[in-house]
Amino acid sequence: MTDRLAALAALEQKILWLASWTIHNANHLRENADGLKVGGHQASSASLATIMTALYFAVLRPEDRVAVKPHASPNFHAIQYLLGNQTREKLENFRGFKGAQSYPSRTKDVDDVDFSTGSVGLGVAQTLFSSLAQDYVRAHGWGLERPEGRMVALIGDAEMDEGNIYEALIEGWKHGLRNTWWVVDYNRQSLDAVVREGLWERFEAMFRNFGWDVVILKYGKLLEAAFAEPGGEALRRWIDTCPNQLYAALCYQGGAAWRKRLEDDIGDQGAVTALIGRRSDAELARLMTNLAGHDLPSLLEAFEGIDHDRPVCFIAYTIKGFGLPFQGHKDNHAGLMTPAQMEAFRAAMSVRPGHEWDRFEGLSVPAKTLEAFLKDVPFAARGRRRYEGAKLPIPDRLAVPMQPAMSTQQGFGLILNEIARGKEPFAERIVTCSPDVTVSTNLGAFVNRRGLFAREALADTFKQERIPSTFTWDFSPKGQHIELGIAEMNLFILLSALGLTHSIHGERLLPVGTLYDPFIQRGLDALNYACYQDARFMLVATPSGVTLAPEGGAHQSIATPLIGMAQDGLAAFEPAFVDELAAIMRFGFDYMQRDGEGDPDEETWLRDETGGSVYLRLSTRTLDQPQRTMDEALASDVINGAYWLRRPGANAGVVIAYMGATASEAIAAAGLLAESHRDVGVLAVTSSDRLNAGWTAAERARQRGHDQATSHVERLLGGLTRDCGLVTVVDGHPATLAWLGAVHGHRVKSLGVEHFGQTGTVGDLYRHHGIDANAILHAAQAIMGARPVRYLRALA
Ligand SMILES: Cc1ncc(C[n+]2csc(CCOP(=O)(O)OP(=O)(O)O)c2C)c(N)n1
Ligand SMILES: [Mg+2]
Repeated sequence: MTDRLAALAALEQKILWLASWTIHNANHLRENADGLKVGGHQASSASLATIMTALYFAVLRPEDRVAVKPHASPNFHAIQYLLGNQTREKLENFRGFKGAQSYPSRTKDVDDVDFSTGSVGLGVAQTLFSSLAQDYVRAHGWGLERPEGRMVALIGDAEMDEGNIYEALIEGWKHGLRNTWWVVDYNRQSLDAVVREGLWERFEAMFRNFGWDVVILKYGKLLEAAFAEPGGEALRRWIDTCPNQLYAALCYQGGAAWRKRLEDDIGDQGAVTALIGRRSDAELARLMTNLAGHDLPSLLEAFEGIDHDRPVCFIAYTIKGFGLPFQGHKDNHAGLMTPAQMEAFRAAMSVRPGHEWDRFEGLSVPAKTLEAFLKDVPFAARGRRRYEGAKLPIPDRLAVPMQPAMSTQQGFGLILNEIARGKEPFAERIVTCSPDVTVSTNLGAFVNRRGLFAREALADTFKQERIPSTFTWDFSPKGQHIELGIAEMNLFILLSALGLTHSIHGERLLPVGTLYDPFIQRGLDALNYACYQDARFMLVATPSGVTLAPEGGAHQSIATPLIGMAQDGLAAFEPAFVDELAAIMRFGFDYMQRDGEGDPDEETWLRDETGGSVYLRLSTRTLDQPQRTMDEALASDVINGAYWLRRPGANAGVVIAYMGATASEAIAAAGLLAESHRDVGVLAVTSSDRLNAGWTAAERARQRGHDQATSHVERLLGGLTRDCGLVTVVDGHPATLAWLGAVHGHRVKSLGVEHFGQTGTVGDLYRHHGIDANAILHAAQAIMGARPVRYLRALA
């Protein structure tokens, strides 16, 4: 064995030990019904120990980025511990509060995790889109001083069931994917089950179909050598036809069981009998479990043999729980070694009690040699691998050509068009993308000016043929729009990749993604994933609600305002007017770039220095625009979530609070009410999300001793008398604004939409769902009790 192989083999052993010990030692595992600790995924982690050894200690370069299968997190932490990037304290606190995370986390772990994983399938697609993002950045001439990296995913074989992987595969093919490696940990076991026979053949055919190189890593060097012995062919035939279940069971049972089974099946064939007979039980078990995914020489040969930048899928045969007492057992997913098994394992690993965390304890290669080897590991040669892209200044004001009546969706297109026309440096860094709804979400003007991105230029045939069209679709490496197919999952994972280029590729982009609002729900887990990784983007969802009336059906969204409020890492806005939108977008482009750590703002109690992503819920409804100047005070209120469109008088009996396109109804109702009731107030809510977050944050601050902490919404509603009622209205779920009553204990009637699917005009549907001016009047009447309201019509 070469020195390099010997060192790698020793490190592999150490990873297996450290990962198993980390899990065994953790105090945060579930207990099953029998009171035994389970969880921690020792088997799942062990399955990848050899592959990760080969990659991290030999093959990977600092510029490469990896998404590690969630349950291999203990291996990852062990590797980083050996490289000096993870602390013993955090490993001892694995799965504990602020300890090493159960699944690798970019934001919560300290050891240089490239891509978070946890919800299976998403990390896989993230590597593909990160590679496209890398191509985008480099094609624009940025970051060329740094070497191109490979984006690598380590994937569970059952993880390959996730549909988003296939959606990504199609998109990757369209965009000429490069520099992407997917390594499938083909242990033929999932959580509950053993996988179907022959699955690898389907994978192979499919990946080849999409232009990938496919490398099947089936047999290790020991088995290959045995196949070359007399009788070896019969042995190979036996393994090739051995069902997955039986193979797994024999791995679990060990040498004697292998011998009995092989002798029963092929033992009367002379040469092969001798081949088996020459080996002890232990040697036979080692031979029969020598799959390529556990064979360092085979892995190194395969990884180091790739001499092109086309995407590669490695299907690596492995054994779940390899090297551990429950290897191959179908129940091993959440299995944990018993204390007795752990003691036996400790003895086998030559680890003395009290020396469990010693980096080189029990290894046959001298510590000094390993120390020197680790110092030279290429992957770790440049230290921490995170970058910080420079922050781009955003102008104080975004221009918007106002028209007397317009919709927020139209305004969005116009604002982006002005940005595209201008010469501000931040405009260069905007990259838009959309899942086949570029034109219908009003991105068209921006795309016309800034072009579509492709690594190779392609002119618009319609333009060349002089066929009149509103849109010019020229593709070039300098284009600033990435056109996607319809799959929304891909939009969010692309946003996740584009929104991390400052950290992953050292160059900041300002991604803007558009889609129809209801289809957020199609990609919701990917959106959540993007936010969890702290990717930064602006999501523009339009049209929304039942306001797109005649389209009806599944195009109407109800839950999205609540998603906007509940989604961590995403500041949600729903402006009614275009001047508000301009202020919000200006704030958004800045907010996307913040990464401060400071205390909350003492005005709003929002933690704005940390920044985040932005979600704009827009509408196609044309509204009369207010004639006003968006001064600093108003802009700040808009960004903080609300302002008085009509300030209530001292004795207001009712305040109408609206969000988004229902502004016209609120304004109309207030006008009618005013004839019989003085002092009616109208509260324009631009972000129920930020308004609510500031309120709860201020309450927390008070509990921590900041007695004077007051949030924006508390100040706004603070002047109302106790018996003033609130009527809230939104084209979305009524719960979005219903909480306003709890701020100072005012009674509330909250109007909104609870059912969807009916077509009609806006008037029909607002009446039907009870969010029109008349419904607001009814609610106001109900809340004010005896004082009759004029102009009331029967409810629809
Ligand atoms: C989206 C999602 N669904 C379900 C789970 C729960 N889960 C975690 S791992 C797993 C199966 C693991 O099988 P495989 O991918 O083959 O990995 P192995 O443990 O065999 O290495 C499941 C169902 C999850 N983490 N994410
Ligand atoms: Mg598996």
